[in-house]
Amino acid sequence: MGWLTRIKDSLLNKIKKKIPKKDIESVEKKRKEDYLKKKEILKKETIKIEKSPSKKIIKSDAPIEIKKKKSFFSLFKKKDVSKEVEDPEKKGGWFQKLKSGLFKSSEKITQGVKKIFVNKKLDIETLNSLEELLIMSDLGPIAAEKLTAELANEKFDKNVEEEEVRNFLAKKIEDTLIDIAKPLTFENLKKPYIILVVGVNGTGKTTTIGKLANQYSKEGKKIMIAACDTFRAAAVEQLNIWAERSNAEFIKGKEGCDAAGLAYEAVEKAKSKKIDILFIDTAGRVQNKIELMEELAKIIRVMKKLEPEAPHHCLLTLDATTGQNAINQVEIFKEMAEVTGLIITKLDGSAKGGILLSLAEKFGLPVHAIGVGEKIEDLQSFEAQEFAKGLMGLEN
Ligand SMILES: Nc1nc2c(ncn2[C@@H]2O[C@H](COP(=O)(O)OP(=O)(O)OP(=O)(O)O)[C@@H](O)[C@H]2O)c(=O)[nH]1
Ligand SMILES: [Mg+2]
Repeated sequence: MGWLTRIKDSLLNKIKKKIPKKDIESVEKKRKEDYLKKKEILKKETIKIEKSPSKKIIKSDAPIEIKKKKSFFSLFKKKDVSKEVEDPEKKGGWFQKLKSGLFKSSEKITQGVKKIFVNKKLDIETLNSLEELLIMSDLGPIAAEKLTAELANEKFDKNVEEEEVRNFLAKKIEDTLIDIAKPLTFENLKKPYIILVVGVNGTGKTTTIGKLANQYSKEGKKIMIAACDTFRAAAVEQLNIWAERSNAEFIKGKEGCDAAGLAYEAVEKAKSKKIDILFIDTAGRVQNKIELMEELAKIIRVMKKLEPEAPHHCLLTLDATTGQNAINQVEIFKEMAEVTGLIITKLDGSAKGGILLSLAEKFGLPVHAIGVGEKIEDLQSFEAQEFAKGLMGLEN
């Protein structure tokens, strides 16, 4: 990416020559101060280890309504977008659903870009403001610098419309994400296909398993779910409800039993019952709890005794609302569990949808799906173009 930075720098140098030295110094001083402030915020977020958010145990088959959205949306939109959230099929399909899910993120970026580009030329000031906005939207410093440099390269010193900027960014974001947007694939020969789901407390492991199980069950696949989060009875009960909803077989052990032993038993049963996909739910673990992380390694070791290639997928769920902390989580879990792909959850509750760009730049791990709500159908396959447009508040 060095050449992009060089293009940007050379353009900035050209313009600097036209500006009195004193002005440059004061602009640069302010820029430096702002950067230090932003850096400090990012650092704090990275250090913060997300504690388990309040959990909801689903008690009935009724989908959970996201009532809070109604009042939040109505602050910004004249039309009643909350209806779209409740019934995407009737109100413009799944892209509208994705757009609604990404509303908080796209609103932050759209409003920011609108503010920056009011009858303005693309100059140093607008470029810096845009770069800061992108960093604050969790795209990460690398992607933010790259995008602004590319914009500078094409449009420097020209008048630009805010929508033009959003279209430009959407295209570049799509180009970055296209390689990591990969749906889960299954080789027919493997039965059962074993999917281990791991992640920090409350990131959406159990909910995601429920949503995935439902999708694949509807496709006619035989599903089994193993409750290897054996610490809490409530966790087992929550998973059992998801299994019933998706017509999946369910396997659980006694409360507090050995999670690895249960995983072994689940693989054995899934084999004998000719199950297509076996999901293994695991207890949430904070990255710094060594014994819990070791337990995860043990689950994998034990499963390999029966099925050397297990797990065929190891999915890490990341809560988008945690922003840059997600980077930390990937680093740790990758070491302990050979993560093969990511599921980004809670994009509907986050203004930090840009985290996907940070993750793509840093790890290049496939993103198989995104969670945009709590309901069973609120898991969407991750499509680069739709996501980029949704993030920039554009129509598909
Ligand atoms: N808004 C929203 N909420 C979600 C999403 N995914 C999960 N949740 C909610 O997040 C909370 C935690 O989800 P769980 O599936 O229990 O998370 P977990 O990782 O299994 O949690 P532990 O087992 O405690 O580690 C629940 O209230 C879910 O309904 C999503 O995409 N959007
Ligand atoms: Mg769970």
